[in-house]
Amino acid sequence: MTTELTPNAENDLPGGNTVRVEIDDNGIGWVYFNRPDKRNAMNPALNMEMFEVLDALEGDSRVKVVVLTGSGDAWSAGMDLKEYFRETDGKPRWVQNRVRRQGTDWQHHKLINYPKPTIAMVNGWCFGGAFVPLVSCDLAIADVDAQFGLSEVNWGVTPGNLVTRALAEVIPTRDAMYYIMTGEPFDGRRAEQMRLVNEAVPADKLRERTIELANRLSSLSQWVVRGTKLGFRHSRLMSWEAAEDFLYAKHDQAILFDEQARARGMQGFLDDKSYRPGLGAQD
Ligand code: ACO
Ligand code: V55
Repeated sequence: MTTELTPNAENDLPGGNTVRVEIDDNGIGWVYFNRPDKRNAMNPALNMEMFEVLDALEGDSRVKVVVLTGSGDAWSAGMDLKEYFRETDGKPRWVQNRVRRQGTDWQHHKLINYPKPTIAMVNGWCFGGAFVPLVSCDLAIADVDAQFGLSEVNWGVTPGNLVTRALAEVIPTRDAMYYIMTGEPFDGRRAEQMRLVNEAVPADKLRERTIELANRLSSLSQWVVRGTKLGFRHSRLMSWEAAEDFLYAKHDQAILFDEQARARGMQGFLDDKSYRPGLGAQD
């Protein structure tokens, strides 16, 4: 028996003005930062819409993998200096706090706990606040020529929100300190070198490589992939004892909700001798 991870297919596409969604036949939910004229800078409206979109795709059985990318020539130019900062400066403290929280709600909390695999496809500019959703996606593929930067110091602020914490999670201290303190931009190739992204590929291969990776993930048991990613994310913060218990709970949960995956896996190798698990999954 297999328990559906997400049984409720939504027929209407979520999204509105600042976020665009497409669901393709491969089970990829393409989510676009969609303010190309503003280089996809994140304003409060986009932050709220992103939360709703990700929430809807989480419960949409057509979607196996989410790809987060940008419309036009930017991934995201970070927080919107006008609408996110200047125009909320004069508002009451509680409004400012809510605006901040609505940012992290999706940029970190939603993505980091997301039950389906997520891939950041960095097609262009990626600055400041955009590093939070970048790091919170499970995997990242960038255009070699995409430009990245921790530009906060360049306009007179320290990196806010979870930017620095996110950076420390994935790249070495020397590189992190260098780029947050100098504000110097770097390209996709450099991002790959310091493991901010998995791979940097030429622009004309970006979509193809992302689809290939997404297809690989969606061909596997969703419960197994879910348990694997959440197991990694959460267990690294635990004691070894707690991690052992939690990781076995994830392991057994995947067997409970998708018992065929494991049974077929053993049968194909041990009985039918139809594939070698060391070299790839069975068809
Ligand atoms: N906030 C608000 N508006 C922005 C942002 C932003 N982060 N980024 C771009 N825009 C707007 C511009 O104001 C401009 O608007 P307008 O057409 O109404 O005048 C439009 O997008 C196009 O911007 P240009 O600068 O003309 O585009 P260009 O392609 O030449 O440069 C680049 C792109 C390099 C991304 C540049 O726009 C830029 O430096 N943006 C700011 C990047 C940044 O430092 N972001 C903040 C990081 S810190 C943080 O997130 C907290
Ligand atoms: C930044 C990002 C924020 C924020 C304040 O440094 C500063 C960037 C992602 O949200 O609220």
